[in-house]
Amino acid sequence: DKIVADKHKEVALKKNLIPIQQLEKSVLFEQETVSLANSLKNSTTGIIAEHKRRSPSKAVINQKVSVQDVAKGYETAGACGMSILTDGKYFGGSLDDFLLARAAVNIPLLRKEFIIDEYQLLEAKAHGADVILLIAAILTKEEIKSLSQFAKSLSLDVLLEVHNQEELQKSIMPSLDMLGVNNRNLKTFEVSTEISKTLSTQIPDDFVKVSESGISNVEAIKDLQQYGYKGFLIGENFMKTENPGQSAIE
Ligand code: IGP
Repeated sequence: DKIVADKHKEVALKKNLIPIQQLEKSVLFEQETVSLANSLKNSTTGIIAEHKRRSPSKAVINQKVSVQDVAKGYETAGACGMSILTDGKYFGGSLDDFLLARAAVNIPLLRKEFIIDEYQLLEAKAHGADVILLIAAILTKEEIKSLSQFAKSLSLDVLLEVHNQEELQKSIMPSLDMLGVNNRNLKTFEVSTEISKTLSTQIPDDFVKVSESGISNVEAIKDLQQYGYKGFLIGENFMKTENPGQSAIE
């Protein structure tokens, strides 16, 4: 709730600083996007590797590596896509990080942000994003609908994140491409892949299923694949090492 309030303030400030017309004029805004959902469908591994410097649950993860090196490493390792935290206050990220990664690689890039306003979607597009995240825990059904439809109108893929059955039930709608189950409880920070397994049967087959957080070995991935998961969002396990790209190969 604190984060959502922060985001509303942040967006209000930015709207004054960088008007929508200016975002729409950026070169990247016109660039064609690449679908992460399609990449995941055609992949055998389905790794979405994340750049995350720090987090509320873990404090510092990695402040040393450069985002370009991480991006190139992930791409070379064969990641299907990359997720980049753009929140500064809680995760130490920025849209500048996003631009640096965009300049370094061609794989689909996900803007990892607490999206509460269409402005942030235009911003994502203007910085070369292919995919955006929507978090069911902080949005109403109507907000999920309008934000996802707006994202689709910008040719962005939509990954909708849930953590329980209630969030999943309110979220199922045709304007989403991927349904992500966050194994981390955002309130208690507890992590368990059991939640992905439990919710898997309730996700209709037309959505690409993604399991997020707390995945640290190949066995966990193989296990989740049995439950229909095609995508695996992995951050900390790679970022905590000196060479995140190399870790993604191993
Ligand atoms: C990655 P992990 O445990 O591999 O570092 O998790 C990713 O799932 C996590 O960073 C995340 C997240 C979020 C962060 C999932 N949903 C929403 C911020 C906001």
